[in-house]
Amino acid sequence: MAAVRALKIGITCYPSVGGSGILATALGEELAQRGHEVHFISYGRPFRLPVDAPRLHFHPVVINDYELFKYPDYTLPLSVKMAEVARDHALDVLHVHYAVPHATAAILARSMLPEGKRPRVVTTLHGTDTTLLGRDAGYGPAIRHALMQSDAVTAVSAWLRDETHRLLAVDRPIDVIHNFYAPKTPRRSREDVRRELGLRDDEAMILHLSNLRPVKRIDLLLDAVARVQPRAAFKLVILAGGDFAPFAEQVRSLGLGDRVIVRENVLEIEDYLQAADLGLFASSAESFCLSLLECMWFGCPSVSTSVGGIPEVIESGVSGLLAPTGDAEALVRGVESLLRDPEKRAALGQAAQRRARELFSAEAIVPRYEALYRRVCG
Ligand code: GMT
Repeated sequence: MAAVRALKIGITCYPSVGGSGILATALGEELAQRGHEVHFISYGRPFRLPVDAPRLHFHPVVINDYELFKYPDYTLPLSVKMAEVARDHALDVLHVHYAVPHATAAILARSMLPEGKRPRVVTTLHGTDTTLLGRDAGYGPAIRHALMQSDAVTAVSAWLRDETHRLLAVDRPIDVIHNFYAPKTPRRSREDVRRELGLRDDEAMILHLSNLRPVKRIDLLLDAVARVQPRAAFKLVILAGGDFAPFAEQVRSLGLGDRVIVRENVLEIEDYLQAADLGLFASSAESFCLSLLECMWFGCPSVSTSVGGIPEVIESGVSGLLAPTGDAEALVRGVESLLRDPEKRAALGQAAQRRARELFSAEAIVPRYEALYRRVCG
C-alpha cells in the first residue's frame, strides 16, 4: 500500500496570548510531530511556538508605516506573504485561525496564485470573529464572503457553528472540531509551586487563567470570591495573560489583598495547573474556554458560568459545576460546596480528567484536522 503523503500546511493566527493563537500553535506543533511541514505566517512569532523544532517554520509579515495611511493595513501584506510562502513551499493548505482578517487575506492570497498552484483555504472560527465582529455591519459581509469562499470552515463548538449560521446567514456546512490540549510536562513539583505561592496545606488553591479581556468578567469573579466563606479556606491564583493593574483597586476595596495572588504572562502554566484544586471562570461569552480544558486535564474541576460552548466542555454536576451567566451568588455556592466537600471535588476532577482525555486530547482531535485537509485536497 502506498504511504500517505505528508502535507505542507500554512497556519495563520494571532501570535499574542489568546485561545485561538494557543490552539493554532499547538495544532502546528502536533502536525509537525506527525511528519507534516508547517509554516506559520503572522506579524509575530506565536508566543508558545518552540524554536528549532523539526518541520516548524515561521515567516514574519512586515508592516510598513506609510504616512498616507491613518490606520496601518495588515490584510494586504499578510495576503502577499501568504501567497509567497504558498508558492515557494508548495503549500497544500492555508489554515487560518480567527476569521478577521486572516480568512480574507487567505482568499486574496489564493486568487493571486495561478491555477494548479493554489492552496486550499480552511478557516477555523474561534468565537468573537462570529459573535462580535460578525454582528458588526462594517465586518459581517466581508466575513461572510470569506467563509463562503473557504474550502472548509470549522467551528470550535456546536454552539459557535449554530451562532455562525444564525448571525452571518452562512449557507454552507461548518464542521465542528472541538479544541484540544496537549500539556507540557510540569517543570516543578506541586509542592514547590504551592510553596512559591505561600499556600498552607489546608488552603485550597482556586485558579483562574485568561487574557483578562472584558468578556472574562474579572469584576464578577472577584465579587464572587469576596463572598466565599470561610475566607481562610482558599487563595485565588490568577495567571494573567494581560495587565492586571486595572483590577488592583477592586481587589483592595473588596479586602482581598491577602487572598489573591497574580502572576502575569506565565509560560509554564502546567506548573500551576497541577497545583490547583479548583478552577473558577465567570465569562459572559465563551465559544469553548480552553482554560477550562487545561484545568480538567489536571483533574482540577471548575465552577463556571454556563455560556456559549462551555456546556459542551463540562457536564454540570458530573465533570464540573455550571452557574447561570452573571450570577455571582451561584458561583459562590458552587465554590463553597466544593471547598466543603473534598470527596465531591475529587470525583468531579476525575470525571473532568477522563472527559478531557477521551474527547479533547491531541490524539482525538488532530486526526480530524488531518482528515479535513485531505478531504479538501481531494
Ligand atoms: O476570548 C479569548 O480568550 C480570546 C479568543 C481568541 O480567539 O483568542 O478566544 C476564543 O477562542 C478560544 C479558542 O478556541 C476559545 O477557547 C474561547 O472561548 C474564545 N473566546 C470567546 O468566544 C469569547
